[in-house]
Amino acid sequence: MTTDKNQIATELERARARTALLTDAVDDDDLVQQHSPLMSPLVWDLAHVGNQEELWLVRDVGGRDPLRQDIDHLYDAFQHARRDRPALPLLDPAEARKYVAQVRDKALDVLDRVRLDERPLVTGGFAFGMIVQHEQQHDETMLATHQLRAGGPVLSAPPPPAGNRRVRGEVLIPGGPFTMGTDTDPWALDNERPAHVVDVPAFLIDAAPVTNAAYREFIDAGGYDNPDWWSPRGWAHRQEAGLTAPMHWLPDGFVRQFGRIVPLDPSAPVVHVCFHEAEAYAKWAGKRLPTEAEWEKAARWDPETGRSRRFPWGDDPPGPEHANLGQRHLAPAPVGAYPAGASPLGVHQLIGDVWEWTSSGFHGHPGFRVFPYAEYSEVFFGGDYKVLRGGSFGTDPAACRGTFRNWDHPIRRQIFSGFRCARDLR
Ligand code: AVJ
Ligand code: FE
Repeated sequence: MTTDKNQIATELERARARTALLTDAVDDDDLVQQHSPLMSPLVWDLAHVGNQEELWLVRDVGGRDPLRQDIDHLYDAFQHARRDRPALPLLDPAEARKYVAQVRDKALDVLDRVRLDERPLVTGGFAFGMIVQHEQQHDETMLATHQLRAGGPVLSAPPPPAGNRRVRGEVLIPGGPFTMGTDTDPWALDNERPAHVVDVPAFLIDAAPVTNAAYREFIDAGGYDNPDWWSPRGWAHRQEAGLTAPMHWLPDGFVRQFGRIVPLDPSAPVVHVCFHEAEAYAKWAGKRLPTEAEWEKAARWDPETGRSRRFPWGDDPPGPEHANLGQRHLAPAPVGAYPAGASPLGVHQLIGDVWEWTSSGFHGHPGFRVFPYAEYSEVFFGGDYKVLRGGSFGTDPAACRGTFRNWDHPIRRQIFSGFRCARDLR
């Protein structure tokens, strides 16, 4: 993204302002509580963000002495499952805030003194970019925790911009090779690399994500009661979990959004569905989910030059006119709200609004190399994960681009997950 130290400091500051917003919005009791066994207490995310920053920027890049080596194990995500974290002797809210501030002071001092061409870890500001993205990713996770907490609203934001009914139907993506992944984006994470050519046969992709109204038709047609639409595994999960609608939907067309009960917007993308629900809807609609390569080709391939771009609209960073990102709004925007963010072929809202499930499992790109640590991506390759693309309204622009890859278990839906469909050309 940038090798400019002032810009790096600004990005670190922006991430911290968001963390503060999410953790100052509730009182201390609320911070240490667990709102769902799927999530950490917010105070764990807070200190974990500081601990990762200490490990990478203060100790590794800076070569400085540890501030709190004694707490490393508490904030190692691999040592304790989320459901077990509330019982740990965690830093209390005041200690956690003090800790992250102390780490940040040292990290900024390291940034001041480091040479950004010294070694691969810092080239292009990578380690700093990794830590910015890590904090923003946890901020999105904390936003999902906010969506799960009981009680009244504590977050607010203006509603997203209005939609445009004319965005509908499918777009033909011509067959042929395109470049997937990147070698040149300085802040791209290891799983986005390297750039490699993939031949993608022609296919059709929905011009927009599947809306609440379209998903409602699936429900009204008995979609949740007909095993024909579901994979065997999906049906077993639907039965066991008692799924009947997306998470947070209420009777009579209402939905719970961050402590407010509001009418569902029929023209906004459906959110809080799991992979199995997305797959069942697609089959019912006579379609399928796109593969990850199809999604990325639709998002990045420029038919005029044959080049792959950073975003559907080009290489410019996302502005408010392009996409619903960065928690500027607390809901997905209606379809057609971002004409300036469409791809050259007319595919809308690939970036922002909702993470989009793909049919692909999570694997390394051909030629993948761990960088800088196996626990970010590699240990998840080949596991029970499906890839999601494009980012949501809760994803910061710093952690979102056409190559960015997210992944989760196919049953998860507390994340801001939706989908669009694709179809073979026949
Ligand atoms: C890429 C969103 C799946 O939250 O588990 C945060 C990001 N990695 N800390 C996650 C991450 C380490 C990761 N996801
Ligand atoms: Fe983390």
